[in-house]
Amino acid sequence: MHIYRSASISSVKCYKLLYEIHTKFTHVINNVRCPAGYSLYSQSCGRFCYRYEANACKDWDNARATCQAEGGDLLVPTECNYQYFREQAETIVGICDSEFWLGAQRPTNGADFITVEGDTISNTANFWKQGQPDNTNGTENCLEMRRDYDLLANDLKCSQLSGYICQVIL
Ligand SMILES: [Ca+2]
Repeated sequence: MHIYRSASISSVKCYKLLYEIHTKFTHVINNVRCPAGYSLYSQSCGRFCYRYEANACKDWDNARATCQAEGGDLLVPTECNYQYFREQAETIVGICDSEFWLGAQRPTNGADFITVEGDTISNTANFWKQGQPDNTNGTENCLEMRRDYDLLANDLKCSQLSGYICQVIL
């Protein structure tokens, strides 16, 4: 009985050790170390960490500053990755969850949206809600994902308080 019990404890310790080694190796091999609160995006169109914020509603500038303080930026939408984040957003509930800021702005006097990485977003990109961007009153210079618009993209006044999606490049 003593031998059995002793062997049993030893096996548990052994499995724990193996699990720790496996976990550490997995991190090293995949280089996956998302900051706390972030999830891993790993698809054909990229590999980075992201998080949704649906309870701290901020204007575009402050949302971006928050993401930057966490080592990243607002999520840059692409025709390739948008659908993934649109589907994820369906499950995100919070006090400001009707809209999420994304990482693109229309420069003053500019016609097209430019991402925080400097790339141009076509006004015919596949993630815009039909009829958007419409730049109502000439004041809608920030890009958002809008629940009212089936979580498709919309241009909106940058001073609007919204949720947001941060992205941290690995
Ligand atoms: Ca609009």
